[in-house]
Amino acid sequence: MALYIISNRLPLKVSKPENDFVYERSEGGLATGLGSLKDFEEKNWIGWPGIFVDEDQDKDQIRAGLLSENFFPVFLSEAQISDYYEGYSNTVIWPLCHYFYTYIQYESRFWESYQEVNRLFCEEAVKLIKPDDRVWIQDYQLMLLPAMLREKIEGISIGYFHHIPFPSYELFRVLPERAEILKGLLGADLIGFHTHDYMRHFISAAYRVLGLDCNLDEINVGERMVHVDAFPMGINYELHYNAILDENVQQMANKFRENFGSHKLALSVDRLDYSKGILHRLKGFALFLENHPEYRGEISLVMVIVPSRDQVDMYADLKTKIDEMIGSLNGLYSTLNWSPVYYFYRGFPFGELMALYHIANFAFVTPLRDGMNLVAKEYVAVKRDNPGVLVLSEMAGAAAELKEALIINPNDIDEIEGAFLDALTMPEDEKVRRMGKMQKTVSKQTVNKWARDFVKELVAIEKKNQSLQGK
Ligand code: GDG
Repeated sequence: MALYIISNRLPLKVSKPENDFVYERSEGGLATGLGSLKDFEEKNWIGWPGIFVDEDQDKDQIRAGLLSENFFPVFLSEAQISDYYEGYSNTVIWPLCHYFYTYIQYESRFWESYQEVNRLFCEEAVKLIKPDDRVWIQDYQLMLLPAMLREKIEGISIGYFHHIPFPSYELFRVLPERAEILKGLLGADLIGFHTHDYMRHFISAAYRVLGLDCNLDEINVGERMVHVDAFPMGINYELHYNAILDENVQQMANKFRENFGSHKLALSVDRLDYSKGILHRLKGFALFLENHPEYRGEISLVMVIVPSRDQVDMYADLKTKIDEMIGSLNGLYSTLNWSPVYYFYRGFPFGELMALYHIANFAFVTPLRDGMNLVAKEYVAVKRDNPGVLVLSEMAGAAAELKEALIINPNDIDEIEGAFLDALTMPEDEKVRRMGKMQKTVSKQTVNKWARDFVKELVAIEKKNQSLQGK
C-alpha cells in the first residue's frame, strides 16, 4: 500500500544550466516530516518540478530522472503558472485567507486555469494511484483535487492539509466560487488545519454555504462523514536545537556578534508579503526610538526580508515603502557606530540563519495573519540555553501553542512599541522560564509528529468507514 503526497511543487528544483537537467533537492519542513512516516512500503510525491518544458522527450527525461526518488512530475505551462498559481492561488485565495480581501485581483481566466490545473493533477494522479493507496493533498493550490480524485477512484482514502489560515465565514462568502471550493475540499475524508479556529471557520462555511449537517469535527456529505481536525505543524526540533553545535555555525555566530557590536539585536525574518506586518513593525520600532531616546544606540532591528513576487505591483509597492521607511529611520538616528535597522533583502543560507537566530536577543514575529509561522518555533529551538524573548502576533497560528511568548496585536503600533520595552527590560529568570516552557512545547509537537498524527487519523477514518460499510 502506498502513500501519495500531492502538492503544487515537488520538493526539488529541476534546471538545465547547459545540456543536461540538474536536480536539486529542497529539504523543506514538509519533506522532513514525511520522511518520518515509516509505516508505508512506498512513499510517492506528485507535483510540478519547477521548470517549463515543451518537448515530450525532455519531459520523458525528467520523468526518468525523478523516478528513483519516487517523484512524479506534473508539467505546467507558463500561462498556467501565471493564471492558476500567481493568479487564482496567490491573488485571490491568498489575500482572502489572510483577511486582505480588498487586495484580491479577480480575473475569470484565473478560475478557469485553477480548475484546469487541478484536473491535470487529477489525470496524472489517476495514472498512478490504486484504490487501496492513500493520498495526502497539500494546500490551497489544490482545493478542487479531493473531489476530482474521489470521482475517479471510488473508495480511495484522501487527506487534505491547509497550510494557511481559513477565514471566517463572513469573509469566505465573498468568494464567487465559495461553493465549488468547499465541494472540492469535501471530497477528502480528513481535512486538517493548524488551529481549532481555522477548523471552526471551515465547518461554519460548510454549514452556511452548503447547508450541510455538521457537528464539532465532522461534516455529513450524505454518503460519507468528512472529518475535520487541528494538526499544528512543527519543525525538525533536533536539527534546530543542535544547529549551534556545528562549528561553522558557531564561528558565524561569533563573527556576526562581533560585527553588529555590543547593542541588543531584535531579529525578524519574513518573505516579502503584506500579510507579514513589516510596515507595522517598523512603525512600532520608530515610535519606540522616538519615545525612548535612552535606548537609541542600545538596540538594532535586524530585518531579513526574503524577496518574493516583487515583479507584482502590490509587492513592489510594499518593498518601496519598506525601503523608504528604513532609509528615513536610519537617516534620522544612525550614528558612526550604530544603525537602528540592519536590512537584508535576500535569503540567507541555513547555517547563517541559525547563527542569526542564536545571537538575536529578541525575535519579532508580528504577522497580520499567518497560518502557523515556523520562524517563531525555529527561534525558540535554536536559542537553546541562551535566553531570548519571542514577541509573537496573536494572529499567527503559532500563538495558539506558544503562550509564553510576549503576545501582541500586530495592528496596534503602541503594543509593538511596548513590546520593545518589555523585551529589553524582562528579567533574566523570566526569559529562561518562558523560553524553557516554549522549548518543551516545540520539542513535543515536531514536524514528524504532525505528519504521523495526520496519517494515523486518516488510517483510523478509513478503518471506521470500512467497518460501517461491512467490509
Ligand atoms: C506556509 C504558511 C505555515 C525564511 N527565510 C529564510 C529561510 N526561511 C525559512 C524559515 C522557515 C520557512 O522559511 C518559512 O516558514 P513559514 O512558517 O513562514 O512558512 P511558509 O512555507 O512560508 O508558508 C505558514 C507554513 O506554510 C507551514 O504550514 O507556517 O503560515 O504561510 O522554515 O526558516 N530559510 C533560509 N534562509 C532564509 O533567509 N535558509
